[in-house]
Amino acid sequence: MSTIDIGTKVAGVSFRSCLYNASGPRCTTKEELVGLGESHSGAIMMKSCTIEPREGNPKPRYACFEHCSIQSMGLPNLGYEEYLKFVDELAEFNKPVVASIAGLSLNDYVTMTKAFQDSNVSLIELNLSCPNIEGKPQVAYDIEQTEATLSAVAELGSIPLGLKLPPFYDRSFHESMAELVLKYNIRFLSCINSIGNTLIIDADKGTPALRAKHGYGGLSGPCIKPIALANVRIFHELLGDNVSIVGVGGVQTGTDVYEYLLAGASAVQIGTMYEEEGVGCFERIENELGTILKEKGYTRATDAVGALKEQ
Ligand code: RRO
Repeated sequence: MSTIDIGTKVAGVSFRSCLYNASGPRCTTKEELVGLGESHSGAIMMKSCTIEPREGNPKPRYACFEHCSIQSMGLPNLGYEEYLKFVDELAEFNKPVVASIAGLSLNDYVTMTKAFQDSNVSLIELNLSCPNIEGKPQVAYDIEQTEATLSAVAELGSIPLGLKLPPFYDRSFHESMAELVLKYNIRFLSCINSIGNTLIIDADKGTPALRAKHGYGGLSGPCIKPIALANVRIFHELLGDNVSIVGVGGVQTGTDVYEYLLAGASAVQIGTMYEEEGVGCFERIENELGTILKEKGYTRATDAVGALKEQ
């Protein structure tokens, strides 16, 4: 056991561990969420939900390779009312329960935010970046639609709101988003969602790896880490300590987590690695993080947040 404190706070909420699951893999059913409660995950993050239950896109809809995974899940979930029923039981694990909301319209965001504001969840993540729904562009790439959504949900309750953002590649987008974050009192950002509309081709079969959306899907895993790290660092620079940044993308080891902390993340979510390794990844990576923090002379993970030096 390491003597290093790997706890953190996200939007003022305490986490025993700064590592938890990303919304997506293995967090859709009650059994999976209970499994996260029993695991070393620092929180229980739920699969993004919609108003109605959804089966999701046709299979195959997930494929994993050495340096990346690609999926087009299409928001399979039980519907928000079912998740509301689980919240009290999940809260008994004494770790934060985080709702993830993916509206298919502005009204959906309002309905679901209201409902979770009236529940025992600790945080609410508004997913503004699902890339896999045919005919539904990613909200966060449209600054006006983002503002309309935030203004409609900002004052529906006191549970802190955060945004799951897609990757941005130009600082002007980070700056516009940061302005809205401050204007609407958004308390945390999860950066980044998968890189949308990518294509992997199976040369043997002469087809895309995935069936849905003509094979276009969200790219995740180690190959997206440099993009995610840059998004974390830029938002941390723009927003300082007032808004917690949560890093997501390609975390496989304790060293990856350390890099996210240096870039300015207060916590880190694990997606592809959790899908591939199961709940054991949280304890393994937690131990690896303890080791590297100790090697670097830290006693607390939070002391490494934003500690990246210039070359
Ligand atoms: O379910 C999905 O297809 C999905 C979602 Br909601 C998301 O936010 N990001 C992603 O890569 N897949």
